[in-house]
Amino acid sequence: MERNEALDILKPQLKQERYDHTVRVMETAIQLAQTYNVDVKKTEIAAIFHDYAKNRPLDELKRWIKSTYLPKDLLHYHHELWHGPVGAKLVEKEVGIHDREILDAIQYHTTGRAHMTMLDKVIFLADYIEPGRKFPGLEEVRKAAWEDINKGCWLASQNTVSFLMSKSQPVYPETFHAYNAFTRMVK
Ligand code: DGI
Ligand code: FE
Ligand code: FE
Ligand code: FE
Repeated sequence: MERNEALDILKPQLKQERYDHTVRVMETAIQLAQTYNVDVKKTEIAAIFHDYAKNRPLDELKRWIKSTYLPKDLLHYHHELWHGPVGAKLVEKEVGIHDREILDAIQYHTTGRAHMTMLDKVIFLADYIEPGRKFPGLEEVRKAAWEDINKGCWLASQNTVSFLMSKSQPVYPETFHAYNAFTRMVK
């Protein structure tokens, strides 16, 4: 699928602000893909559709989790974690993308997972560092991202875990799995 066709399909799904974020994620992800020799066309499509379900009503996201083969424990965690897994299902059903690598990168873009593929890492990190983001510690992550993708992902997941703990929020197991895996990799 060509970029403009994909963007035309995505556009009516999202509010303008979220669409603009997606275009920045796409540009950042392609640069990361070129830096680390990841398939640029797959990266482009995964980035364009990573937040496909972001503006769906929460009760619809909840219904999809209950009625499809997705981890039910998601329902016991923050609803912010639902749009990736449901997005992967909807991109398959509604857009007709069946590439497992692309669908996995969409599914795990918020939490990460234990054994992330290079495409998973590119989408996870691009979503975190795109130029519109403002998080504490972001400049260090941005710098690391272009030198060592595992270090970039490690810092990003560490920041997320620290942030959630500082707010006394639960941390989804996959988020910890990702953080632990990157901690071992960068040692
Ligand atoms: O959809 P985006 O806003 O572009 O970004 P995203 O899909 O990475 O979502 C980021 C949000 O998800 C951010 O507010 C932190 C939150 N998050 C990530 N991992 C966890 C989490 N929230 C909880 N409660 N638990 C997690 O493990
Ligand atoms: Fe997201
Ligand atoms: Fe995003
Ligand atoms: Fe797990």
